[in-house]
Amino acid sequence: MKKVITYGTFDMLHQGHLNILERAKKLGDYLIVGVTSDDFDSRRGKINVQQSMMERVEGVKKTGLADQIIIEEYEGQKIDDVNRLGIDIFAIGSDWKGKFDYLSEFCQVIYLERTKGISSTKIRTKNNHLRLGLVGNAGRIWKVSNEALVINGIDIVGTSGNDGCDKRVGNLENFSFKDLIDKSDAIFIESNVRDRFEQVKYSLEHGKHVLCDLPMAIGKKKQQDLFEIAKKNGCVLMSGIKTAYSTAYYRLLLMVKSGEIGDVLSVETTCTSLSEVSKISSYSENNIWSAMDAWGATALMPIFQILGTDYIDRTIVTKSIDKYFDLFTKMDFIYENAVATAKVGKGIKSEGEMIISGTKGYVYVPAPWWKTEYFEIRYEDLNKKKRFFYELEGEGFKYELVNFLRAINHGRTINYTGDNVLKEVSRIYEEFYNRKDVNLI
Ligand code: C2G
Repeated sequence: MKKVITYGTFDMLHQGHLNILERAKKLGDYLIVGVTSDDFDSRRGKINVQQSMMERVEGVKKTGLADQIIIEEYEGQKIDDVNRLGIDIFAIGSDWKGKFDYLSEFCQVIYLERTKGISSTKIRTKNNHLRLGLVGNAGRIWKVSNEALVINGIDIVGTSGNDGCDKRVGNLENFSFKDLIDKSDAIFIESNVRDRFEQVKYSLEHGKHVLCDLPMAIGKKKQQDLFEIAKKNGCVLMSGIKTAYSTAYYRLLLMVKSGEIGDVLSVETTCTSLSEVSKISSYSENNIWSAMDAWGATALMPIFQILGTDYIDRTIVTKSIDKYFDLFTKMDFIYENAVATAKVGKGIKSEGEMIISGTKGYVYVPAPWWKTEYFEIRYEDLNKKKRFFYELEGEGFKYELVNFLRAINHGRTINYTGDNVLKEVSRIYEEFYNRKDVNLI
C-alpha cells in the first residue's frame, strides 16, 4: 500500500484545498492529512486564521478524501511523521517548492501545482473587511497601527488624538472624534483613562464595535452600563489589555487553574516604567500617564483572574503628586485562602516580574511579565522545573486585534478577561481616585 501525506491549515476550506487533496489522494492508496494546530500556526506567524482547529479538521473530514487526519503541532514534526507512519510520498503545493526537499532522504517529495486565483487570505479579506478607527495618544496608537496594518481584513480609517498633540501617526489622517466614529465600523481606544467611558459609550450607541484599554470606565456601575449598551446595540465590546491575548499568558492561566501548582496562596505582580520627563513635578503638565493609569489594570488583571474578585479586605498605599498622578502605588488584597499584591510605578523602577505561589510549586514569569513569552513552573525539586516558551510577535497587539475581528465575524464577544474582572478593575480605579481607604505616603 502506497501512503501519501500532505499538510496545511485548511482555513475556510476552498477549491484550491480540494484540488490538492484530490491530487494527493491519487498519488497513492492511503491519504494522511496533517492539519496545523492553532498554536503551531500562531508560532509560525499565521495568526489571522478564522476557524478553530476543530472546525478546520471538520472541513477536511467532510471532503471524504482523507483516510486519516493528524495534527501538526511543531516544527520538525514532518520528519517524525514520515518515519513513524511509513510514508511513501510527501505532497504539498508548489508555493512551497524547494522548502521540503530535506524530506527526500526519507520519502518521495512531490510539489503539486497550486490552484491559481483562490486563497484563504482572499476569502478572509472579502468576508471581514473592517474599517478600524484608532482613538488615543499618538505614541500609543502608533504601535497598534503598525501591527494592525499587517492583518488581512483590517483597514485603518484614521486616528483621533485627544492628548492635545496633533502629531500624525504615520500617514494616517487625524479626524475629530465624531468624524472618526462616522467613518469606522469598529474603534480601538487607548486614550486617557478619564475620557474612555464617554468615548466607548458614544461609539457603542452609534453601532460601532469597541476594543478598549482598561479601565474602560471609572466605577463598576459604569462598566456594567457599557456592557448593557453593547448588548442592546448588538456590538462587540472587548477589553484591550494585550497581555490577556498572548499565548504564553493564556497557557499559564490555564495551567494554574488546572492545579499545576496546587492551591494558589499568593499572586504578586509588578509593573513599572521610568518616565521620559526627568522632573517629577512636571509629569502632569506633560500629559504623561501616571502609575495607575499606565499599569494599574494590567497589574490587577492576573490577581482577579486567578483569585476572583471576592476578596475580604484590601489596602492601597500610594505616593502621588496630585489626585490623578501617582508615582507609585501598592495594592494588597486578602482573600479567604490567599493574598495578592500589585505594585505599579511611573518614575520608579523595579523588577517587572510575576510570581504565583501554590501548595505544590510556583510560576515564575520574568520581566517584563506583561509581554510574556517565557515562564517557568518551579518545584521544590529543582530538576522538575518546567520551562515554557511561546513566541510573541511585536508588542502583541496583533493577537487582540485578530480576536476582536474574529469576535465581530462570529457576532459574539470572546471573553478573555472576564466581565467581573473588568468591573472590579473599574471599581478599584473609582476608589483610588476618590481616595476611598487609600493611604498616602
Ligand atoms: N493550496 C493550493 N492552492 C491554493 C491554496 C492552497 O494548492 N490556491 C495548497 C497549499 O499549497 C498547501 C495546501 O493547499 O499545500 C494547504 O494550504 P494552507 O491551508 O494555506 O496551508 P499552508 O500554510 O500552505 O501549510 O505545515 C503546514 C504546511 O507546511 C502547509
